[in-house]
Amino acid sequence: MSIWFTEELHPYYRKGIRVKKILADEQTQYQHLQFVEAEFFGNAMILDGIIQLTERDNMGYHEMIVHVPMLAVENPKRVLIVGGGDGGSLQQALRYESVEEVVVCELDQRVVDLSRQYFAASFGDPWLDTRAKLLVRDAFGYLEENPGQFDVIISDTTDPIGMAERLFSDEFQKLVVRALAPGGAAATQCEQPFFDTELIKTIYQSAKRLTKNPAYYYANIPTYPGGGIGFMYVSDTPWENGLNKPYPPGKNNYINPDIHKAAFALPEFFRKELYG
Ligand code: SPD
Repeated sequence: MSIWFTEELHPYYRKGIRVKKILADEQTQYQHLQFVEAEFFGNAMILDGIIQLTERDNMGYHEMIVHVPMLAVENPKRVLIVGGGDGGSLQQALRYESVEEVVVCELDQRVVDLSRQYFAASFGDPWLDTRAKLLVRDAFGYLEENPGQFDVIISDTTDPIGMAERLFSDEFQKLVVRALAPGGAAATQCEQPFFDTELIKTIYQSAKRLTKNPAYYYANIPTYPGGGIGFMYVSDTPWENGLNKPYPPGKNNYINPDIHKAAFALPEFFRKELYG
């Protein structure tokens, strides 16, 4: 079998991957969850018709969303991942020997279960690490209950559609910043400079009101719209504190010192939009 899976996140733009085999296809309590085996990209998870990750190119996403805030903070001990049930961010956060606990607040248990099955070759099974703690619940309430608790918070979410829309709100950012320990840092999935300029500006302005040193950075991921995705770094601690720090044990496939620095360089049209 060979079919094309075509994604249309934006009404004016489509992209496709060739699928060899459908591995799972179910409606969970929350969403349409699919796992496919794709040509070139390996196994991929698709939620409500949108590609979330593939084995071949997820490293740009997970290494950048995790290591940029983790390296900026001194000896991060407690980490919260909002979403992230696929385990990719968890795997990266657990590489740090200073980390004592990683809480993953994921709404959909099926995302965790099927990811353990279909991404085992890429992520191993990070859930077996005794420092990993899964909470199958909505992150809003958990953030409200835990002010000042986390050195690093990673918002590893889907796109701002349906129930995920509020994870891109001012209210959510306030809760994230409130849940950070002094000196802590957050990174949030923050979409695509060409397609989502206004959303990113709104999030940056909110981050700027809440913290001293927010900044936007970008990673190349061919299976996302426009070939990549950005992140908002949200903290009083400058992201530059993470430059020249040793990487945690284990292999990097995307981040290196040059990429870390260059990720914060923005194309001129977007730099002007965001920073004026
Ligand atoms: N447009 C797709 C954005 C997907 C972001 N979430 C990816 C989750 C990977 N852990």
